[in-house]
Amino acid sequence: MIFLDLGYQPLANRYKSLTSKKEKEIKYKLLINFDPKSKLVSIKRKFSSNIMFDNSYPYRSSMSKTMVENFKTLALKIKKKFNHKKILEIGCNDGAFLKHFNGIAVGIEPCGNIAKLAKKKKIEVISDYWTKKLAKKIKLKYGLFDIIYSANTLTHIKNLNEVFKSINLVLHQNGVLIIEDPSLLECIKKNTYDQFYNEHIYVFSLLSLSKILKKFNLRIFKLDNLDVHGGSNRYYICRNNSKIKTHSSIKKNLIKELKFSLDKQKTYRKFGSRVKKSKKLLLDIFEKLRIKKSKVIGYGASAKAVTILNYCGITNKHIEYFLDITPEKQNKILPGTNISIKKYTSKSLADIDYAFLGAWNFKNEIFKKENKYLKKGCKFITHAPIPKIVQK
Ligand code: JHZ
Repeated sequence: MIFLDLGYQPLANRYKSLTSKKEKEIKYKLLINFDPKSKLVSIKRKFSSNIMFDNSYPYRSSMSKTMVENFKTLALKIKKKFNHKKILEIGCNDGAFLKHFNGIAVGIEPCGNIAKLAKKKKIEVISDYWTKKLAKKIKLKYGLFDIIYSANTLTHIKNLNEVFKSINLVLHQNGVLIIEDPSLLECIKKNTYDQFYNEHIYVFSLLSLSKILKKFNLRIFKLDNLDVHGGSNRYYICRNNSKIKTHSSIKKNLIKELKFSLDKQKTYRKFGSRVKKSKKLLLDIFEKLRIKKSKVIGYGASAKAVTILNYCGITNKHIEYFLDITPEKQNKILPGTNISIKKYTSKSLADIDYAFLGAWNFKNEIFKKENKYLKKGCKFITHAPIPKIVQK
């Protein structure tokens, strides 16, 4: 059942250059589907990995303190809790997690430019897509792994059968697979429709992921609810016949999802209408500020912001430019828009009236950093859970 139409969208991480404005952009219709049988939420048009992830990928995990801290805390936890010998990370990005490990720690990162950053941290990185062919090669070279970790990656690969078959090839019989991704429940609750874009092919819930894993004789034995990326779930997974006991967090989260009717079509239909209202409210805010001639910019040129700007029809009439700390995004144009991205400096907010939170998921980190300007009267605009102007 298609429950949301986010209109024609560009590929989210394809920032255009400022100079060649004639660059051709792929546009596709972003439709979101709920499958009542599998309970899986996915986008209808599923792009292959090689179209989205290449040698000019602009996203770096280490750009926020929150994520750096998140990966460090997990690394310490793994070292303490699991007596592991070998660890594999699928989608290691710039090595923010793996840099905490010595010994056999291998990262898979298909984006060559980002893999290079991880290699600079002395991490062993294979720059390739996660496929069965690669899993077989890895098994030959390293044998089996007792920990496999993957954050914000497996949901980006369209063929989930191949994803989990490949994992089964390299996961030790007593091994643990840890997956971390935005939680569907939090996305629906907080109205964060911007979690949907070409890279987020699937948004998992405990309900849907458990069903998928069953087919591969895998079982979720524990779940941590995390604050990162607007509310994420960290799933701990073992083989079905493992001696590991299922933790109480599984029942707790299952009840939470069912109480919220995450298994029912009506929940998604209602979400679809809330998103339409959200678009109107956000545009109203921008229109009022445009008429008032306020100085409005964007803060954090995230992939998620691309969905919002293109869905709501926000242009450089509403947002003069975006600020971002990522070198790969600076002096570029946000996909599908005419809004440019400037380099962030600690004085960037000096003359700004309003900043739209493209990186709303890092609100706490950003508010801490910009406390001085908040006190001086600079305000932020956020779209979730309802579009509003915020100062706290
Ligand atoms: P952020 C990406 O999504 C893509 P995005 C991907 N599909 C995914 O799943 C998630 O990451 C994990 C900037 N920023 O992390 C940095 C500042 O400028 O929400 C980023 O460009 N100043 C793999 O792009 C952007 O904001 C700051 O102080 O939606 C945030 O992007 C901070 C904290 C961030 O992910």
